[in-house]
Amino acid sequence: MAAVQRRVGFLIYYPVVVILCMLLSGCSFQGNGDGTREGISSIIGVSQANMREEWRVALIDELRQETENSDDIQIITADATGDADKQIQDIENLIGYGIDLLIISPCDEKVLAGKIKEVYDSGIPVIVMDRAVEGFDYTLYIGPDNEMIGQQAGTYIASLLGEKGGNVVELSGSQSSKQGSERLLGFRKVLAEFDNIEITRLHLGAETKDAAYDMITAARNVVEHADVVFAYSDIMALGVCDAVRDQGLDDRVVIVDCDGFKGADEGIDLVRKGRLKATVSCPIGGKEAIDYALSILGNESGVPKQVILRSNIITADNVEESLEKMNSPVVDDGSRIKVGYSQVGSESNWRLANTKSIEEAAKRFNIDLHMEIADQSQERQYEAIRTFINEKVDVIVVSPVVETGWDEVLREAKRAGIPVIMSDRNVSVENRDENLTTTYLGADFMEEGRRAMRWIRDNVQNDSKQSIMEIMGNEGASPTEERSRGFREILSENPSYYIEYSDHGDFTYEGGREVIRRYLEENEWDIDIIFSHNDDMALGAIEELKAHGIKPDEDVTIVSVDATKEAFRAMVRGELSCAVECNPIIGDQLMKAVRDLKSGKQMPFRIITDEKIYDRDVAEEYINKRMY
Ligand code: GYE
Repeated sequence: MAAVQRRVGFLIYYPVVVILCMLLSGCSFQGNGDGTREGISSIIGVSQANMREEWRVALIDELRQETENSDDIQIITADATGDADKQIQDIENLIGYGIDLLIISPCDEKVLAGKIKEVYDSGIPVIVMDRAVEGFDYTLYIGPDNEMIGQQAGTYIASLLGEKGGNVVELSGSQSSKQGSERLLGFRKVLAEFDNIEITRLHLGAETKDAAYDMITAARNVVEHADVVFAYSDIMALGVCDAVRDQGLDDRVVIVDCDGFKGADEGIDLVRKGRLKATVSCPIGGKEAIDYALSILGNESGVPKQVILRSNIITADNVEESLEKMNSPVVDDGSRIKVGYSQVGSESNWRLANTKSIEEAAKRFNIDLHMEIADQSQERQYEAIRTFINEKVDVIVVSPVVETGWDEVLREAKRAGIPVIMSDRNVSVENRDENLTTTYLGADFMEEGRRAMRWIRDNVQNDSKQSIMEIMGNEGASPTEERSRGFREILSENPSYYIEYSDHGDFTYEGGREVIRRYLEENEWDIDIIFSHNDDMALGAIEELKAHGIKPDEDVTIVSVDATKEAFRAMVRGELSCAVECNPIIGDQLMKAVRDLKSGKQMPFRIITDEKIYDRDVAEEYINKRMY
């Protein structure tokens, strides 16, 4: 069947399998013409915000291309034409066709959040793309980090201007575009650090080519003194390119944009033609969406909660290589892959479960795993990485004991041509654009900290101010830093709570006991709530409290992170009140990422695991279902 594309106002039909749908309203899905679904295993409904923007058409094309060889998969798309209310109706109609999974790129993430939650709660998996809704009431989010994209553009322009600095004209479109606002936020954050860069802001009524063209033409007196013009989308950048050319300024003013799409007169093409100095690519994610949709429909384990797509700076120097990479076939021949894994240590039950999950997944994914346990020593992790380099492994995976101090050893791996994946914890490097690591797979530690404090706010109330003791993980570790930050973010909104005492327990059972011991050496017990960064320290603290006659849950409410089986047992015993989940069972996701990496797939920037929160009211119900 020729792939004939027909635009029918509401729907664009791709006869991947013949769809005999006559009218959107009131028509039930008739995949085989007789109302049956014979031969069709999955129907994927795609609700696209609009089909005006080229990249949205590109997304639909990617989804189609990824499934055109799968006769048993049905894709039905709906074009909301930019109308949120219509998008809600589109979703209703797609459900009416009996879709098994919904992919949605919301017109307006706030208006659509409720509908997305309703579909998700009804049991239909929902993949949200491009614009993230608040909260986590969906199956998976796939999209770019738009603030990061803006930061990359800002960093590039600052490096272009160098010591001399210069004048930058920044275009901004209608502020209803969330992605535009986020890109501008990142862009401005970076350039605000440079006193030698002057920014002139030109605000367009709309994010369109014509609006950009007219603005640049009208603002010639500004543009002619500019060194760089920045536009955060390809469509606006094209208008800028045309106007700068027509004003005869194209030999003086360079233009930088975001999007980097592959179509004619889009970012990549404009860079190739020398009309754009650089474009920051914003991957579309269609391939990833279908990949994960099939995993979800196949009930496979290891589906993450968020996949943040990687964006790269594309210039004349790397545009051909970038295009080749984007278009290169992804081939996984299933051959054995040698992986060197530098593991933090064996400091906690979480870590033991994490190590076990990785070792078992390695066997399932035909990975030759060489794991070195570092007993929370960064020096031993350096040694392990250098050993892996000497062994010429295919991929190095690191769970870093602390965030900083990795630049040099990661450069050694890069020079050896060995890609590095960060697992569980992340690192902070001096220059992100060195691309010293390929992807980060792990939890959203900030959100875990927020969840802990939200639970306290909602469940631990008292007339007087409540004092909190924070038992922290090892200093400098990303879970320690980020759980603290997330917790304090919500704490700052709730003045009836305050942190009386913070101390490091290094994520170990003994460490938790020591924190309590140190506090009681100097103080009478006067703490209302304990927030522990992990279960082992919470359990150690509980033992020490009981040894001093202080009753957990009666004299003090204890909230922890990890949600291991030991934590569930403590909740059932009534000693622990709440456990925020941090899932260590990431072996499958990690090994899938390793195989994707070796097969040539464009690796996401971040893969965030799916997590929940449990408290003593539900502990009994869940304890026997826990996987760790
Ligand atoms: O919370 C703790 C482990 O890095 C997220 O490290 C992990 C943390 C986890 O020791 O139990």
